[in-house]
Amino acid sequence: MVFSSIFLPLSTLAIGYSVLVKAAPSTRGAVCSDGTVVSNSVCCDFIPLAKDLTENFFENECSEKAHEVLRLSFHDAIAFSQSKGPAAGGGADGSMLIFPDVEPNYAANNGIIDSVEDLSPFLSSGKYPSISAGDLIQFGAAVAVGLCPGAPRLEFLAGRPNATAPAIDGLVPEPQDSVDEILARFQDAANLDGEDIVSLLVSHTVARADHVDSDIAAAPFDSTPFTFDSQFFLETLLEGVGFPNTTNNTGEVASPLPLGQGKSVGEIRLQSDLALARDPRTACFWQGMITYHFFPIDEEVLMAARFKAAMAKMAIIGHDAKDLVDCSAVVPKPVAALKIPAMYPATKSFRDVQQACPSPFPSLSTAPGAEETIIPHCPDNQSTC
Ligand code: HEM
Ligand SMILES: [Ca+2]
Repeated sequence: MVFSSIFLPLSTLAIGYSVLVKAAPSTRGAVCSDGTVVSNSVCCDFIPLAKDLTENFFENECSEKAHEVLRLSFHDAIAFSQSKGPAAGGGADGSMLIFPDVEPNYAANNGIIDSVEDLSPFLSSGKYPSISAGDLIQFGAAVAVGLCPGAPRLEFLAGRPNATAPAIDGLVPEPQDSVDEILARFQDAANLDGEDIVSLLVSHTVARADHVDSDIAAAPFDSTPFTFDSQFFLETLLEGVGFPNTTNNTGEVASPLPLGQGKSVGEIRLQSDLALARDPRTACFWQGMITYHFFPIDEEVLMAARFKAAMAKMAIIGHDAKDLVDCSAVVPKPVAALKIPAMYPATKSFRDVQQACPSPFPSLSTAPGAEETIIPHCPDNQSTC
């Protein structure tokens, strides 16, 4: 922002200039070999890592791998407790990677071992000796999210010391938890409130479950699991009509689009997402996410901006921002947004909405088609993935 202010019209220059002058004494600026201007030369080490992750690991897509690393960034960070003290967990400290035999075995972390095993080689390869486990996870999530159309460019601060112990069990929320329990957990972790939680749950727009119903893989939370859009907030408010597979799984409730076809599994709904969408404390903020507000700058799309702000808080749980270095300049620019407003899936309309917020519901159109939507298994309409 500070650097881009140089290119703003004259009227805004005065503000931009004062920011520059104020920031100057504490900033040891540097220019990386590719020309990126950073606040500190340690940031430059993340540039080859971003390229490596993007091309070789995420394969330039908002892929399953990208989704998994985003989930990992949450499960590492949230394992911190103000009431229990630092021995309970170090927050975003990379403990998942440093003690892969401990936290990944907790029930709430079911499936997280995939991303732990996938990221570990980036630590052990020796190619990135200056990058800590906690930094790798949070930076990995920023790179991952940027591959999902519509996502913001996340902030990234570097310098998390490596974890010295794994976190205790019981700090990661589960889908069967009540809203009271979820609110209390985020509060205890880092004073995060209901609005922060809903803002973080934007992540479920690019998410699929493998373990809620263990007999089906990649059951999506919305009809567009490869697009960072607001469909998730709309679809979680539609009446549940069925299950993509069996009906008695812990933490699962009926979804509005349960139909599947082969590998294209029907939508799955978490009990916690249903409850947060309807609870009087969070319902209006949830409903407010549905309407996209397009501004000339993609980053200012309301939902994406809220996600960015909440992710900035989550990514430094257990640390003090003062001890970290702002390396946001090395986070790759996100792929372009599709700019498609939220839409009722085919056959659905306002009649199916279980509105829980008294404010007027946004007026939305319905996608064409006479049959219930089948959600494709692969990104970009590829036939295999
Ligand atoms: C109330 C809090 C939350 C609960 C109860 C919750 C629960 C879950 C569950 C049960 C899954 C499915 C895992 C599986 O079966 O494979 C999941 C997936 C996911 N979650 Fe959450 N979650 C919460 C918050 C968050 C937050 C804050 C983030 C990130 C900022 C996040 C990111 C993801 C992602 C990206 C996936 C998809 C992973 C994949 O597709 O492989 N979740 N979540
Ligand atoms: Ca989506």
